[in-house]
Amino acid sequence: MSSDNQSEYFLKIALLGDGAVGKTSLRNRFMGRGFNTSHLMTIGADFASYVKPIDGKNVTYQIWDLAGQQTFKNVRARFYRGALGGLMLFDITRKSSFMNVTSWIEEIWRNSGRGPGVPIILLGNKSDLRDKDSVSNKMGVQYAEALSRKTIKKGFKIHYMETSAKTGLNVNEAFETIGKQIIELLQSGRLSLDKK
Ligand code: G3D
Ligand code: MG
Repeated sequence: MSSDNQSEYFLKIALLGDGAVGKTSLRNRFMGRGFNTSHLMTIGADFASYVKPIDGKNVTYQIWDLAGQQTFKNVRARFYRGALGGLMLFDITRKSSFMNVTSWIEEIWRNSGRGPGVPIILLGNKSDLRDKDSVSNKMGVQYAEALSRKTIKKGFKIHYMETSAKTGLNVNEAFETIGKQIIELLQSGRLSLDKK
């Protein structure tokens, strides 16, 4: 690229997960807006762009966010179309949000038009609130391993990380990991931009 401020990659990344698992908080934390306990619920679907270098290349993250409780069906097609990756969040203190992970992943794989070729990272958020009833790290790791059996043929594994939008734990790492994974898949031709 000739111009310094031009991005070499535009990565559309969808935030997935039940309402209140921390999607908007995670995005705000990544974008340097800190942790806000009083922000308004996201209305429908929206996206925010954020430029961050990965291995010396300018990468524009287009982070799509959805209000889980909204009239999801109406925005679904637009939300997933062209998504190159997903950050799949659940709340470690709420098992039901962990149980719903499968249906979210099926949603993105079905609606993005790329099947299990869309890389996803599984994130157990609110790790700062861990107690004895929480979804354990081991359960997260095992689930990611089970999912990886479906994606390994497409050339990638699904990673599991525990995050906290409150303390910032692993927030940058989560975005960097998915960014690197997508770029590797694009460079090797296993993920293409034209499939919508
Ligand atoms: P959503 O976008 O997935 O619907 P939000 O979720 O980002 O709106 O977060 C829902 C609530 O969880 C918010 O609390 C937010 O502050 C809180 N939250 C998000 N991430 C974390 C985290 O990592 N740790 C803790 N302790 N809380 C978190 P309120 O009270 O504003 O509803
Ligand atoms: Mg939200």
